[in-house]
Order: sequence, then C-alpha cells, then structure tokens
Amino acid sequence: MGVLYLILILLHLHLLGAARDITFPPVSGYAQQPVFDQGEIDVSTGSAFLGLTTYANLPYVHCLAGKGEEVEKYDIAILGAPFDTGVTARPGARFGPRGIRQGSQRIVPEDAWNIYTGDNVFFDWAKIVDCGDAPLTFLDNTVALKQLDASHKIVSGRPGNSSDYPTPRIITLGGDHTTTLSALRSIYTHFGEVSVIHFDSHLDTWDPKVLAGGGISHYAGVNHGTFLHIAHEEGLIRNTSVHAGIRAPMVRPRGDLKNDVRCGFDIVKAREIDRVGVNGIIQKLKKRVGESPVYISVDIDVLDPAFAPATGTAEVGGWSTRELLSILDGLSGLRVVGADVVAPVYDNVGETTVLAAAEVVQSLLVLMVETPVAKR
Ligand SMILES: *[C@@H]1O[C@H](CO)[C@@H](O)[C@H](O)[C@H]1NC(C)=O
Ligand SMILES: *[C@@H]1O[C@H](CO)[C@@H](O)[C@H](O)[C@H]1NC(C)=O
Ligand SMILES: [Mn+2]
Repeated sequence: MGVLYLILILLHLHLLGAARDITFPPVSGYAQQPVFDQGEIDVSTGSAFLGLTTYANLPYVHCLAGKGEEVEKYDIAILGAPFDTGVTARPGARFGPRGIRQGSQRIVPEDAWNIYTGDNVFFDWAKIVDCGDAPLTFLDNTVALKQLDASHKIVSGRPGNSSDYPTPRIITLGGDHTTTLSALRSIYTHFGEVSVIHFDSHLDTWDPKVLAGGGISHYAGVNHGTFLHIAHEEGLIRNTSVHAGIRAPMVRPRGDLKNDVRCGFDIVKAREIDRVGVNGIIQKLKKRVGESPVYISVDIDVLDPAFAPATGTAEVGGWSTRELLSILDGLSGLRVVGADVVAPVYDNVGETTVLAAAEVVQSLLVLMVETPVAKR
C-alpha cells in the first residue's frame, strides 16, 4: 500500500515537471530555398522521401499535355513506358518505371555531386525533368505501341529549354524491351539512323518467324526478342550497332548469328570482360559506333542476377553493377541521342535491381549532358 502511494506521488511530480517545451535542433534538409521564419516550422522543404515519386526527385512536367496547354520547357526528359505484354517469360515490367523511380529516391539533385568527376549532372546546362508515364493499354499491344509512338513524338517534339539544342532527348524507363522500338522510331525523325549500343544478355534481333515457335501472327511477332530485327527492317538503325554482355543461348546455332549481322550488329560477349577488362570493352564499343549518333539501350538483365534478380529472363554469368557503370561512364564523348533502361519487377526487399537501374539512368544522363547533340 505504502509503495503504491509513493508511486502516485512520484507520477504527480513527474507530470508537473513535464509541462515544458521540447527544443528541436534547427530544421535543415534538402532545401532548394531554405526559407525559415524564426519561430515557425518550415514545411516548404523536407527530405527525399516525401511527396510524389519522380526520378531523382526531379520536377514533374506534364509533357503529354493537350494542344494549347502551356508546358514548361526541358532539354532531357525521363519518360516511363509501363508495358510488359510483349514478353516470352515472366511479365511484370509494367511496374518498372515506378520501380526505378523508387530506386532513385535517395538521389537528390542538390546532393548529387559525383565523387569520381566532381560534377553534378543536375546543375549543368540541361534542364532535366520527369514527364511521368506514357498511358499504355495492357489489353492490346498494337494500340499500346501506337500510344507509345505518339508519346515519344509529343515529348521529343517540344522545344528544348536551351536554344542551342532544339530537340529534347528522352531516357525511357521500361517496360519490357519492345518499348525501345517506339523510341527508335521517334529518334529517326530527328536524328536519322542511329548506332545502337545494346546492353543485354540476349540478342533481341530474332526473326519474328523463329522466336518462340514463331510466326503465330503478325501481332505475336512484335515482342521483346524481335524489336531490333524490326528496327532494322524499318531502316532505323545503322550497321555499326553492337550488343554488349551477351550470354543467353541461341535459338538457331548459325541462323541467329547470321541474322544478327544482317541486322547491323557486332557482339561483345559477357566473358570477354575477363580477357580485355572494362577498358577493352569500352574501346571496342566506341570503335564500333564511331562518330555516329548513338542510342544506348540497357536491359537490366545484362547484369548478373546476383546484381539484378528482378528481371523477366535472368541469365547467370553476367557483369557486376560496378563493371556496367564503369563501362557506361567510359562511353563519354559519344553522341547519345536517346537511351533507355528496361527493368524490373520481382525485386527483393533490398531493392537491389531498382537501385542499380536508377544509377544506370544517372550514368546515361551524364553522357547526354556531357555531349549535347544538335539536330543531324
Ligand atoms: C532554361 O532556359 C532559361 C531561359 O533561357 C534559362 O534562364 C534557364 O537557366 C534554363 N534552365 C536550366 C535548368 O537550364
Ligand atoms: C555497313 O554498310 C555500308 C554500306 O552498305 C558498308 O560500306 C559497310 O562496310 C558496312 N559496315 C559494317 C560494319 O558492316
Ligand atoms: Mn532485352
């Protein structure tokens, strides 16, 4: 009884003493304009984890706004292509664009000074924005790809913010790899034929007649394993294109390779890196594409599944994230007119794949900002 009484007295004393303000240290954070009125809590700024998720916390611009609506100008646009109904294995890449944005949340422009170069790609000459996603139906691929064609046309058809470089360039967040076709079509209208540097474990130049049993219908022939064949047939790509990181099996032992050459490609296989190293790979890629305008397409399955498990057609024996990033950075000086990263779903709780994809996008941005490209 006596003990309980004592506790009540102590509790009472504690409550009396508790009526005091808690003093926080000054608020700071990722403030663009640190407006902080004395005595007020600042809610105009905050952390990287608030609000709607854009790539690297970049400003969102409604690039697909209708005719007559005013749209902020930009030089480089991030555009999502949530589409995965062109795959021959695991679907789910429709969640890729949001996955990559999620993986990019800790990239904050103000704090993104590159440790290797000392530069900040977000504070250079180019205005970089996130346009959100192209609206793509998941019920009819033919319609979806037309929607994506149209979206690329609109987003790349607006005036650049810089008057020196009138055509904005796009980095597409896939989406399955079929989505690259729309980007190549749009780029052709601005820059002509491009050399493609295609980072992937698969060739993706398969003849629609042979892939997955083949030739079921015209509709079935347009998919994530045939888009480069189609791009070649449409005259969009140069015969100085190149694959990097190839290791997946072929459908036909000689036919695939012959067709691949016919489509304009040379092959850098995954294990070549053990022989020639990162620099050797870089030299080979640069030599192949020369001075031509370049489109860089990165299928996240170029990485080993240890580094990017969240992909539809995983192939073991691939490159590490560090190797890929070093190779991309080594492509400095190429005239990159467009790029994409196609990724991922089925990620683990550590978000291994989307973190890698987000970083790949940043390396692609660096290449684009380093080397501006005027019209052809
Ligand atoms: C966009 O263009 C305007 C007008 O030329 C310029 O003042 C501004 O710095 C540009 N924005 C960026 C982010 O480069
Ligand atoms: C590409 O095609 C041109 C013209 O047909 C030809 O001269 C050139 O040798 C070809 N290059 C490669 C790398 O195949
Ligand atoms: Mn691919």
